[in-house]
Amino acid sequence: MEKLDSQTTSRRTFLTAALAAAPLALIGARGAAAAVATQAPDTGKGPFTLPPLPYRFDALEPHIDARTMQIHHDKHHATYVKNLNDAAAKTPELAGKSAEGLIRNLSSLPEAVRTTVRNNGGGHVNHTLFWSLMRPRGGGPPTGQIAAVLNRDFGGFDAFKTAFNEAGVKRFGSGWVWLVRQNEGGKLAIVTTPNQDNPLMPDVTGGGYPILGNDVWEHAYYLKYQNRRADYLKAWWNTINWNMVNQRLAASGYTSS
Ligand code: MN3
Repeated sequence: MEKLDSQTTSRRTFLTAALAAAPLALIGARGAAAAVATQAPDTGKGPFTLPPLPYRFDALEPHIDARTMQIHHDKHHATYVKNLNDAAAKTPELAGKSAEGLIRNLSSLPEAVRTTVRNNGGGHVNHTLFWSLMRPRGGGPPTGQIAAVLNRDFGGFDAFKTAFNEAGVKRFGSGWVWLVRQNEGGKLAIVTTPNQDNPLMPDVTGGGYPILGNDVWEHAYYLKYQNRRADYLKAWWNTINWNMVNQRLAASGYTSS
């Protein structure tokens, strides 16, 4: 009994202290989550900006949970933008260039800033593209030109999905899985990249124009799927914005003749 009383006293002391110091701590989980959501993402000062998520955090439920989307966009993506802004403040060579322009021409940058731009410029470009490739009530069978192309070049949507998901599962550690129109030969291919590398970077093996890409970093799925990357990869197809995929297929210059 003495032990219980002691715990109760400690708890009261803690609550009193918490109430005095931070009333928000006592308003409950829903209120706390809302309080977090209203904080503007920290992107530092500079020319690079975080595009707003084009739908609500919970718009891709149940395939991708709201909490993952919030942290992924407001924290992870925001940090890539902030790091890029911090680099721009110290490196005049980054001024007036888009993130995509920077990652396409990494070798033209001072060596001291190349890795920072590779990782954070890559992170910014990759995530901006990633959000646009998904939509509420997305997924389903592919529509438009991409449907015909997947049939012809990959033996159909199901075979393509299987190959894409297998590549994503096999990417060791953190990285991305892509459908690209390759620079060499102009063919469509599934490739994976480590870290925040993007197929537009000139030294990426099998690189080219990214038409579709999925983030296989653990931060993209761990809260809901834990270690089950394969389950996340399968569920992700329910979020695809096929209109955007078709726009990127056209922009890649690929012709199916
Ligand atoms: Mn990510």
